Amino acid sequence: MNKAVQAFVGFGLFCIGATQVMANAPAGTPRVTQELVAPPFLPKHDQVAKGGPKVVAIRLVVEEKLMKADANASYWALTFNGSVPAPMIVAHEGDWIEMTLVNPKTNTMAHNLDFHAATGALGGAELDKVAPGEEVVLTWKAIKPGVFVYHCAPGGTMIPFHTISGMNGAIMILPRKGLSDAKGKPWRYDRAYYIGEQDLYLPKGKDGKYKKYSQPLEGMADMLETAKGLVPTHVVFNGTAGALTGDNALKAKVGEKVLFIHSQANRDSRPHLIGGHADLVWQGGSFSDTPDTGYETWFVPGGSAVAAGYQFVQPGLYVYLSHNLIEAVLLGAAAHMMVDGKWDNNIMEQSKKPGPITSTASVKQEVRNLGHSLLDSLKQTVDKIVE
Ligand SMILES: [Cu+2]
Repeated sequence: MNKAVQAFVGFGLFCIGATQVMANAPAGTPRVTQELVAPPFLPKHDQVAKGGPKVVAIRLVVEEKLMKADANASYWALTFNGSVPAPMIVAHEGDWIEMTLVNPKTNTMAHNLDFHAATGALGGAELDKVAPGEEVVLTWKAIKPGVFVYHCAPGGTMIPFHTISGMNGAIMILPRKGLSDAKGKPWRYDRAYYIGEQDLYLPKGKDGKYKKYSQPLEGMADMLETAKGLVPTHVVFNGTAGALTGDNALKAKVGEKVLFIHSQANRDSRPHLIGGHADLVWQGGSFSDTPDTGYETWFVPGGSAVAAGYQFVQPGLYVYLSHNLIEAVLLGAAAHMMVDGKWDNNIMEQSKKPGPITSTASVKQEVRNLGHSLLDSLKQTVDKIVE
């Protein structure tokens, strides 16, 4: 009896999915289980693929839970594995992703998953919808390298409702040889962070306070009405304003190369690292293309993830934000980055501490400038009289 049949006999209906896996990945394809972790971290992975293509098995469990948007507002987050955004998945081009999607019966709604990285059947959404109390297995081949969004898309108004309630994440499909820089040379990161940006549209009552609901569906009509105005009440990283600041700041050391993956499932964003840059930007998240170099701010079109690489050369506090500063400062789209290392005065120095103005040279220059502008206007007046 072959393994697929053994599995079928041994585990009943659940293993129909496993039988299908055996069918679409060639016999003998190695199968590895990837332990997913909560963002901003990535699961353990190889940057350069070892051996041939494999089946990467992941498990996503739907959890509908109350989360804080900030100190004054909470929302019913619809999540995969309990986090907003959902966990980053990492595989290589040519691998198969075998996803088990579980919707425990304690939940209130049907959920599914549209992988932008996958090809066919609405990104899998047509094949992986599960009601509370059900689970499903979907297997697809990663034929496009890059970083991509995945999100819940159960149909109709449920699509925006689930997506703006946090039900989205990202997957990175690395080229088998790993990433390359703009000159085609191998570019290996020392750390990688996943920043999931979430726009929230939380309804307020007549008293001006955010409304509270006993379960997600109760607030759906209000939330969609608020969302139709296209003005979010919150734009946050990792589900909550301040989730990646202070003690939760991202960390790195001078000299390290850091890969930032930024996803926005619903609207545009413009990541910027205050005090740093993006050495490399893979536009649109595509690893099929040569990365652009030297960006101050880069662009994430709504419904996509984008990767950017930077090698830190100076220590201290950096702020990673969406450079719509209203969204960053007033709505929550900001993270801190603490970098350890030795300060390089050659790159930046406070040449003089702030203090009273003492320089007479600057006053003299201002008088000179004033004299020049008076002479100019006098000359123009004389010219007009002569004409
Ligand atoms: Cu959903």
